[in-house]
Amino acid sequence: MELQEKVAVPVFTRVNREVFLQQIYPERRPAVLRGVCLGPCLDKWTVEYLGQTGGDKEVKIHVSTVAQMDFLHKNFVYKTLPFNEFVKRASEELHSHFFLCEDESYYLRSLGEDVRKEPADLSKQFPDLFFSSVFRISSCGLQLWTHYDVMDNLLAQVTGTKRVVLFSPQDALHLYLSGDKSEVLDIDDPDLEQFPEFVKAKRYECVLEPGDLLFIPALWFHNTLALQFGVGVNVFWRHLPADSYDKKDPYGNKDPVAAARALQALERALNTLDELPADYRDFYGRRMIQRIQKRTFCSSLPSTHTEQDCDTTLPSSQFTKPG
Ligand SMILES: O=C(O)CCC(=O)C(=O)O
Repeated sequence: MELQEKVAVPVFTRVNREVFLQQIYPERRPAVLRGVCLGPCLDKWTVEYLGQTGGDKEVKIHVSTVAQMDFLHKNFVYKTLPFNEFVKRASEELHSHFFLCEDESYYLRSLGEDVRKEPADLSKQFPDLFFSSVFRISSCGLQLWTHYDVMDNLLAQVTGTKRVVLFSPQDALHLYLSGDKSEVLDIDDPDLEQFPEFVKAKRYECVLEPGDLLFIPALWFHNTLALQFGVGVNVFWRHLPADSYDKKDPYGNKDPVAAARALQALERALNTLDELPADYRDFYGRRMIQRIQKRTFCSSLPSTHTEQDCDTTLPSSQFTKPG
């Protein structure tokens, strides 16, 4: 049986702004940045402190009877709780007050004031806590489905540990996508009869410790598993020209405008092919695939299927790489 290739995400220490921007960022590969000064939040953000400082402002959360959340089949419900009550519940294993069952799991991905239009911004919604973007607060064991975002992202793990598995955008065809999400929910024990191609996707993995930053380049798929109750903050930023992005995208996961238009045109082309019998659809479908491959696949992208993975162009004396 074919085995899935696994690689550790490289860990870099002593990274400052210049090193990140000049040497790590242009590689467009995930990287863990360890030991970057994140300030007093690392010690301060206890359940009590967050509860007191965040107060009883209402937040919309995901609640599930199982820890592995599945957006495609929606095995969770959205509920609203005061922020301090939510943090308390997410940090405990058994709850005296609950919605579905006493060991339910909680996840907060904070939102903007107008959830449909405005992106989350902690500097506005929780001004006393942090000047940044999205809260990620999860119960121990909570696993978030594999998805990509269209913006570059730094995920800061403030408290608790978290396993993150990533897949390259070049492995998109092996991930059984439905929109921006993978249908393969159980990435550790996938159903290979249903998803035989999944083993061809190379798995990049790291465990984030408190204080770690993970650079997740746009379009890289990621799946997170909270190994402990923990609080993270992530910051998305635009690196394409501003008008490339969908103006109404509070989550940072709507396809760029040109990609969305191309996908719509593809749907129209496929509907046109439906006018033909199956053998012609099959034939012209193959021709279209060939055309698309020839026109779009980029041979100059750094391959994610070579031995270079733990090899970086960075001066090795300055950095720590995984052993
Ligand atoms: O840390 C998490 O819970 C999810 C992180 C994530 O999906 C992201 O940073 O885009």
